[in-house]
Amino acid sequence: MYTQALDLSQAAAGDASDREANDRFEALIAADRKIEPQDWMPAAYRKTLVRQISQHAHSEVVGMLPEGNWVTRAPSLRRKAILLAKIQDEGGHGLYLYAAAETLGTSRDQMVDALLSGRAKYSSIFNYPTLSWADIGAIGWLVDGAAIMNQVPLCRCSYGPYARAMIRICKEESFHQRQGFDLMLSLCRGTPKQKAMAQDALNRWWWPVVMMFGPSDSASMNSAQTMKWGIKRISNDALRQKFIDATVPQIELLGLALPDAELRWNAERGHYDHGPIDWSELDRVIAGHGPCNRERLAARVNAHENGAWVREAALAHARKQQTRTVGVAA
Ligand code: BYC
Repeated sequence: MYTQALDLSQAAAGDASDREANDRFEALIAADRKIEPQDWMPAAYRKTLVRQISQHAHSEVVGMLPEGNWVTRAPSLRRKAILLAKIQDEGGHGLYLYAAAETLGTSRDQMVDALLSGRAKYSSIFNYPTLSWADIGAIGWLVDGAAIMNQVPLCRCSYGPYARAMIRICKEESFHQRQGFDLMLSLCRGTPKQKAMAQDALNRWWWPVVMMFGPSDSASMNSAQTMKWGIKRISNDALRQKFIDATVPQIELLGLALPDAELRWNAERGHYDHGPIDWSELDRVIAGHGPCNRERLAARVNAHENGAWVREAALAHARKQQTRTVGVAA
């Protein structure tokens, strides 16, 4: 899965004028077959995959921060163990995804540098604060719930390494969603104060989660092309609607009030209608001006700088091992 292990010279040599290679690529896409790292692919396909997979990896890693904020304050040993396991899973997802992006010929260092310098995007949702313990339930239930909705179709993505990474990630996300719902259920069955805390978390997270699916289809710059290439299978708006339709009955089961006064079943459409989305908020957060953008990036820069000695030690160890192997071979 690593860049060094790949011979990309042939792939790099191909360009749009390489008709035969392009025809083979188009035929694979039309037949719904996978594109693998050694296959020829158009430069734009490679570029958009690096963009999406690296953004996805960064989201998983930055996504550890809002939840990490509550590890020392989890209310029981059981909840703490669950939260720790979930956060570790997110770190693992980041690693599988960086590895998948590396198969496209970009290095981990380049991707991390893009994140730390603020050039790369990560999901808007992680720029909101976790103010109460109920937020940990809301993240698992709603954020991971939205992530599953978005990511299950990515298991059928045309690029093999991304599709395969998503299969394992989705299995883990489904445990994350269930533990979040379970946490919310405990709060909703608890004292009035606990239920109020759950309602407050739902009210604050609802709209940011609805926006997490990205801009509306009419404003989505990348969707048409990525859907043509079989990277994205379902549009932003269609996924958003699926998420709302699946989540409203869960809100009702929890006995919480709907967080949008205009949410109501439309029998004619067979879907829930919802109130208007404040797209200017999504634009602001994506542009780096959300409630926690600065804090999140600073935390990642800090972690990277404090981890320099680990990277140096690992490299020194690898060099020592290599010298020993060479010595034995001689
Ligand atoms: N936040 O043309 P569009 C998780 C950007 S982590 C920020 O529709 P596309 C978890 C978009 O990148 C889950 N930026 O783009 C972890 C584009 O800008 P660029 C994260 C956003 O790519 C820990 C521009 O807006 N999931 O589950 O077709 C704890 C126009 O958008 C956002 C993924 O990353 C946003 N919300 O569609 C708990 C899934 N939305 O790149 C949970 C993989 C849009 O042209 N990614 N933008 O400069 C995708 O499915 C797609 O990339 C998106 C956007 C649906 C996010």
